[in-house]
Amino acid sequence: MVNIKLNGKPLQVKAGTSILKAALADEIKIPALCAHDDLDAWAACGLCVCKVEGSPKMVRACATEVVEGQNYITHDPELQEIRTTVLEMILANHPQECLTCGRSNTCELQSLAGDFGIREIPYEMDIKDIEADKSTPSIVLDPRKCVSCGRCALVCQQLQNVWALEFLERGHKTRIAPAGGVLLNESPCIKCGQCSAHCPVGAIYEKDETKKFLAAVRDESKHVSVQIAPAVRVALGEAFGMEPGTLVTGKIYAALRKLGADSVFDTNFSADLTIMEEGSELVHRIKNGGVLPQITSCCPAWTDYMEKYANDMIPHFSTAKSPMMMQGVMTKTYYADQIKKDAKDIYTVAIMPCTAKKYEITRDDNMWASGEQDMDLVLTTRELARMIKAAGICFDCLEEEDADSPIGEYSGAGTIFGVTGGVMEAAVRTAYKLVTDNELEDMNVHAVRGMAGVRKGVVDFAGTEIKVAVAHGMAHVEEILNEVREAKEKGEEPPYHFIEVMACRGGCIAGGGQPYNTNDTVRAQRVAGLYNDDEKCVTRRSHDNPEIARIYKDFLGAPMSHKSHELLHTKYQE
Ligand code: HC1
Ligand code: SF4
Repeated sequence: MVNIKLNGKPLQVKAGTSILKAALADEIKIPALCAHDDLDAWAACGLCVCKVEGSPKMVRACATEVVEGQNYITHDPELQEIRTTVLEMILANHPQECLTCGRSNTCELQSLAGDFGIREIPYEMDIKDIEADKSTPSIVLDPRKCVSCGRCALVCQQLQNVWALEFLERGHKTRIAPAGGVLLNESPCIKCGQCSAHCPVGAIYEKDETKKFLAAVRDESKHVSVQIAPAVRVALGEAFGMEPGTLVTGKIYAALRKLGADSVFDTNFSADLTIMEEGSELVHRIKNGGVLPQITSCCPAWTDYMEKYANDMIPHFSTAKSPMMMQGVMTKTYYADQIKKDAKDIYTVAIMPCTAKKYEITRDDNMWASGEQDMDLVLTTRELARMIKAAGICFDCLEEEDADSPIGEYSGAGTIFGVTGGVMEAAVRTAYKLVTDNELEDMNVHAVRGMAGVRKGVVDFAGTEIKVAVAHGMAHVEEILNEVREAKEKGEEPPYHFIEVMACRGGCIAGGGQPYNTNDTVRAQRVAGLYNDDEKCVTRRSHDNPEIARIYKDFLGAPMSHKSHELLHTKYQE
């Protein structure tokens, strides 16, 4: 531990702590636009300057580690003046479009300008004259609003190892853009949206498609059917002042009906369906000498990455569609039959924690299995929050409701899909039954839980060892893929039977479309929320979900049946 003083007050902090974090531990907030808990400090914005007593030099609090015995001045009139000047200079290069900006009310620059009482900008305004990049279905990059904090590039490089973004030009013209100045859809971008979740202003944001939803619910010829993803239920409450991890499933169903949805389903149901298919596929591969390891394919940023950078892994990909896509096709076939509607008269909407899901529905791989486009629209958690607010719905006051039947009930296995390791755990719970014909005694598969970027484990299937690995945050994936490649090259047994990959750190609970200010503390709260949901569920295994049993009996036949293959499976571009 190190003994320091903050503004004269003694404090003990861990060695290696930055001044910024030491101050936060003492409830002192030093302003910063570039610093973020997920990222290495790199002192770009200059707002966090502090004084060290006895030294003529000022230091950047984000990038300076505390030193034994020093007294740091974090706030005084001179520092306030310097920070005000820095802010005014940033604002002189920033469009004054707060009223129409996607980040209005959540913008970190707007809130600092408010806190510092900036009423006019004493410098000549100089706004970049560059058009917004709307080339992907997922995110919009508006370079005019970029404050050059660099968070997006660091996220893309450090957390995701994608390197789609870099700094272009110099001086006050500096801006973030895809390398080489190409459009995002021509760049290596995998649409994960982590840049949008970390951008402090409105320079990168999810493509807002709420108007499409509002038009659909006004169209009386359409039956609007909405599903909600596992991770949305433990994060949406944050937009209404609730603690991260607060489970608001029943309120979301109620809010969606108030917004005009004709039926409300749950992606957790189809996560159970995915497990039936993907678990059966795994068992089939193991028993019949198929390609191993099998790798999960429900994360669309990961499938995009794999097609671009890990094409050799395509035979390993599970052919089971993602739960979202399965829900879409089941809604436009099985459910359409039940309500006697034509698939073309049903409009399917998914509320997702993810911007890449907007891209997934535009993919060209069996996404029209119902004869129509299976999923019509994807909105992120942030977009849903805005629609609820705009509709004047008191989210807090809503009575909890249930999902519609027959494709709305879910097991605990379905809900943990939203957490890194959750798809694996859900698959193990069902594959164990398929392999041994017995039930797994302890349903909490601790070997695959936790937040380490890569986790490896062995699960005992009554004497048969099933080797598994989990990776989250794209920067961790290559480690596991390389093990698979090396074993292949040496002609050795595959190192794993099953691998789960999720593009975002923590899994979908920290997807690129989730409420802002996500860090590891928030991640842990959302993870706990989903594990609590799992524990509370009446059934905790996908194969115990009665609605799953019914859909196979009445409609699909059996997992991996001809009909399942037609509707629920896909292939990837080799
Ligand atoms: Fe996910 Fe999935 S878990 S991909 O992270 O397999 O987005 O929540 O909906 O489809 O179920 C996201 C979450 C989500 C799918 C499921
Ligand atoms: Fe990088 Fe993801 Fe942003 Fe694309 S969406 S630029 S991959 S962080």
